[in-house]
Amino acid sequence: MSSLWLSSIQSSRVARFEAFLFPVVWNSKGVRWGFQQWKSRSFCVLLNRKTCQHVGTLRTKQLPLYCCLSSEAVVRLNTSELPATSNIPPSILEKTKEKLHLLPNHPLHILKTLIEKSIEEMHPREFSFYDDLPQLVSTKDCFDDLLVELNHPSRRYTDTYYWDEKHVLRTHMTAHDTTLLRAGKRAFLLTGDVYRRDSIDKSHYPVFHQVDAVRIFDRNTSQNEDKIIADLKSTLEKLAKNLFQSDMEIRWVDGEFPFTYPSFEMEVLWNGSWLELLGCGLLKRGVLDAGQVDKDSKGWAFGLGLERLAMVLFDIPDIRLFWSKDERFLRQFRDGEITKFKPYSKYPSCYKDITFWLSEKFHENAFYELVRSIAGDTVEQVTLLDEFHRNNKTSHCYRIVYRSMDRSLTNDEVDEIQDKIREEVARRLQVTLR
Ligand code: FA5
Ligand code: MG
Repeated sequence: MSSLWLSSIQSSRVARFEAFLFPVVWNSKGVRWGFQQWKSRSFCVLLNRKTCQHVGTLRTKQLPLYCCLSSEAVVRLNTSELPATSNIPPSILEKTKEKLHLLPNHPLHILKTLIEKSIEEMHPREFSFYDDLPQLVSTKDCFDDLLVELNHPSRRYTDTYYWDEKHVLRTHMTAHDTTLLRAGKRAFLLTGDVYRRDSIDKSHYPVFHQVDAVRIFDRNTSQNEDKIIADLKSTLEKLAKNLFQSDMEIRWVDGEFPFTYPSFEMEVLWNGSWLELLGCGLLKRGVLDAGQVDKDSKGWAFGLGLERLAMVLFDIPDIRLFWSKDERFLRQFRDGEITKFKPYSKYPSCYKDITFWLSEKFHENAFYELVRSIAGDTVEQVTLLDEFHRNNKTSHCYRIVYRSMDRSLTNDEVDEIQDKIREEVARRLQVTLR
């Protein structure tokens, strides 16, 4: 990195940022000059404010976009300490580094690439593709701009990972839509990891991946909403056809999202039951306004879950497998190909129960997360076995099923984890163990 560039950054007057991601300081005059110099070098560097040490590099492809992202949040995730009020456990913070959708030959990467290819074939040279946008977004990006009401469940601390009061780990990829619209983009497709505090089982994991897209139409087409809806549905039907490589039965059902109207969900018939693949609809005027899209234009948006799709297409039975480092899993897949997963022998499972009287502080998602933060990916499932009430008190009994995807767990090891969970649940959630 050139020392010229470094000194221009150091002397710039934007020191209130915890670190410098160049485009974040786009508005600062001195630094803007630096960007031009920099672009020709085609990489982008994160520096720690205090030490000016290099803490990360962004990929060239993403560079022009970052100058449009107003939030310093990008930088924080990479460089600063978690604020005391944050509810993000270290285990989740670690996951932000993995970016499974960028790993060659990983099922999520295979699907992402096939989806991008399909969209490009359907609408040549129209869409921009992004797959490395910052996971930490402002509550404005994630909720306000998308018309998510203040009392909507997705805003709760119990459901969402807050960095601080104004920043969250994105709960959906739609969080980037208005920023990109403001940057002048009119057709784009985004892939990335999203974060939700949730229960634990074979199909739920606090981190999963979504592909979101937006397409805005000019004023002539926008006069006819039916035409836009028809375009949305045919785009998605063709996409489904390309992915499933067969005449899958699909159906449209009405959906409900704060940011679209009308809204729809696409379901596919899979092994005899209907499975929800994605949500979509026409972007509401309020969202387009937040994106500074002119009054005469309208457009569609959709968001689909990659794991759900991958579990169906590749026959992957457990959502934790996507995070496995086991070669027996990773070796099975090749970029460009959808092939069926061949199960290898599972390691044995064991279970332990935990029973306690609830406290005011208790929330189920906090409990699941605490279990996950202590036991990591050795937990397969946590289920509420029993609930009963006595003298205005409520008791819960949970069964925790342990199984590693990668090795055999020893009894002592599981006992130790369970003891730790008991201890921490009592301490942090203030329940009374029984
Ligand atoms: C959304 O996240 C909306 N942002 C989607 C959208 C975008 C609608 C643009 C309209 C316009 P939802 O929470 O339903 O919606 O999630 C979208 C998809 O992500 C689901 O259809 C599902 O495939 C997947 N998904 C949701 N929750 C989970 C989960 N816990 N685990 C795995 N996949 C999930
Ligand atoms: Mg849904």
